[in-house]
Amino acid sequence: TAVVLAAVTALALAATAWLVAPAGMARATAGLAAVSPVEDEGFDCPTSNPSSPSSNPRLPDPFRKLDGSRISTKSDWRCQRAETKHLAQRYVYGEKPAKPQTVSGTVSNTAITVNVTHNGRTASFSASVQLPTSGSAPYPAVVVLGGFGADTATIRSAGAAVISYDPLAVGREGTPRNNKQGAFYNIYGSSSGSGLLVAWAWGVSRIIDVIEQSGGGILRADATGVTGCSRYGKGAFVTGAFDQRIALTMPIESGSAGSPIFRGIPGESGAQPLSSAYGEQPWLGDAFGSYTGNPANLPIDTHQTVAMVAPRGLFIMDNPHIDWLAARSSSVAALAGAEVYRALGAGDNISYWSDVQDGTHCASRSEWRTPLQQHIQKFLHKTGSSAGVFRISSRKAGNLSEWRDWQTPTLADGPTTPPPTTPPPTTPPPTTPP
Ligand code: MCU
Repeated sequence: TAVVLAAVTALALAATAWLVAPAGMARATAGLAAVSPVEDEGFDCPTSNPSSPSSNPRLPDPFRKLDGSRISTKSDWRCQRAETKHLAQRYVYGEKPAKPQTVSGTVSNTAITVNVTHNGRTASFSASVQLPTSGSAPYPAVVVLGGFGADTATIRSAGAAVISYDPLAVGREGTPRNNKQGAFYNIYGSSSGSGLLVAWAWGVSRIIDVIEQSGGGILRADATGVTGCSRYGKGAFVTGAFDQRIALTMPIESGSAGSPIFRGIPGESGAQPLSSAYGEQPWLGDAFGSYTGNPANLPIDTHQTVAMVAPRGLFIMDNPHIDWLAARSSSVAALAGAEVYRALGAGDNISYWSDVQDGTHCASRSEWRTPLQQHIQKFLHKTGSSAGVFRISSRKAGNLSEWRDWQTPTLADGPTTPPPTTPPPTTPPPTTPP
């Protein structure tokens, strides 16, 4: 009976969490940024695959379901996002498995340790912590992927801790696709089709699991941001898209395989080609290999990865001085993704900024200091109310109307989706490659 009781209690706790913070859009319509208590709110939504492959040179309609109908209410977004996530995993990034069977670890003023066990396999990694230079515990925190390009001094002075996370410990670079290495692949296998970006994202999710379980004395689990520059900007983007507990996502100069629309890259002069981004490192999932020469055949594009972050805080930063970084295609992703934010009543929660002077890749930039502070204030301290801002450099300004043949619907407020009756599974249904 003790086991039964424990199970019943766990179910009751899960149900309570849902009641206290009901699913997505009810909160978005209240003007909030709708951080979820769970990594994947739509885990219970049905998913399917496109019936017949069809080519579309323009951006897929993010509001259209695979059954051909369009969503009509804000609460429909919960399962539309789940369908989007399914396609993003299947065609672009590879699967991000749900929380492993056991995650344990510690949080101190200087470090976070993570230990994972799943199906008899184990892996461990750690990250360092630097507390903020203002405020008092428990603190919000920003996970910084990689060791460069993020303005950690501004993050700390704005009252958020910096968690320095080395993604390469979780998904190593320099390996062939059939022999991937790092903590993620120790658990899920070196021949996993999931790319490094998903592996890195999985590592951040496990850090958040540990913060959640730590008792909340030092770091708050409901006020996590993520950032990184260049390849780690790609990682920050995917991390924020795939964990709805993340309140603020801030990719910097992410380039091909990051925020730029895949469909835009072949026509953007000097942009890193898709075949190069796919081949340089196994950042994207193996399945993307079928699409490097024909992104129009993808049933999805990165404006939908942007939309997966909605209605949570998103601040995309780009450098328009280096053609390789595909800032024009990135601006289109932001503009198109912002249409989903707008439809959800959260248009102020997305910002895009490429109007910067210094052409150096991953430079420290004075232009981003104030908006960075404002984003931390609004989405991590949850006190500020600054509006979203689009500052697109005229050097690399994309034109959304060239890229879409759909219009943004007015989504009715609709009924709040009833909370799921079972807690999220620890192991998701398998996604098979196309
Ligand atoms: C923009 O991110 C990458 C880019 O995709 C690569 O081609 C280049 O080698 O490195 C960039 C980067 O991560 O720079 C630090």
